Amino acid sequence: MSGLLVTIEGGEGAGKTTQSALLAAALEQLGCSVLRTREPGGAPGAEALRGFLLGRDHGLSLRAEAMAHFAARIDHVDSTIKPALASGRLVLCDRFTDSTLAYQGYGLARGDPAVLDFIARLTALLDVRPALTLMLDVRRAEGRRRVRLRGQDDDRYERLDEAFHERVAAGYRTIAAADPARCRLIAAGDPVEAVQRRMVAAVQALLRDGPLQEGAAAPGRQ
Ligand code: T5A
Repeated sequence: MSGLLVTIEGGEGAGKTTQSALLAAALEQLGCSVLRTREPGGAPGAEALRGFLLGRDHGLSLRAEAMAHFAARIDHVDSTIKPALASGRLVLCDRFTDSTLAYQGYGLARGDPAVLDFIARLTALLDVRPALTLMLDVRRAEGRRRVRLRGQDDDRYERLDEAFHERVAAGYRTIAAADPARCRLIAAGDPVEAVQRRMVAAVQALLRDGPLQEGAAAPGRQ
């Protein structure tokens, strides 16, 4: 596969959708063929599962909920991501495996090692891996303010308490620290344009230098 998978992660209201659209436009200007997609969803079957996963309480056990996110993900990978990568495109995906680790693993399961290990084993089953993950880091109060201003109905996860969202944010920082070759923490509390410049710089570094090898330092990268 000759394309590149770049994922965008972060808590509620971090600006993933906004930044994904701007980043896709900037990369198209640079001559990249970009496919923008999102999770849960991104393919017809996965979008059907999205309604179930984000609706009112579904009653699944923790591991079953994590697996349901992976069922949607595998449909998305098979139907959308792999064909786009095979034709050399840059796939920009709003949420991917780190969302399951952060929300189900660190948020709902409170970092239970058995659940984290279960999610790691599901992740290892996938045959695609992000070359770069941009993690938008914003204070919870600012993310909540933005979501309220936008004024849509809360989904199942947005309705959970503040402690849950703090665990998700801390989970993302743990994931980023554990995989510095792949993850870039992007300070996302600033105005849209400033965040955008950091996102573009990180992807340009990837296009220029290629993916970092695990364990290597990332001089000059965001
Ligand atoms: N989930 C998902 C799991 O639990 N497990 C999984 O495995 C997966 C894949 C998906 C939910 O599913 C959960 C996580 C989520 O709870 P969703 O509807 O797809 O939910 O929505 P989210 O991904 O959570 O995204 P949000 O809708 O919360 O926000 P975004 O996309 O981060 O933010 P965005 O761009 O929509 O911006 C929000 C508002 O802020 C403004 C925007 O204009 C918008 O109004 N804004 C800014 N304002 C000021 N300064 C900036 N820098 C701004 N950037 C954006």
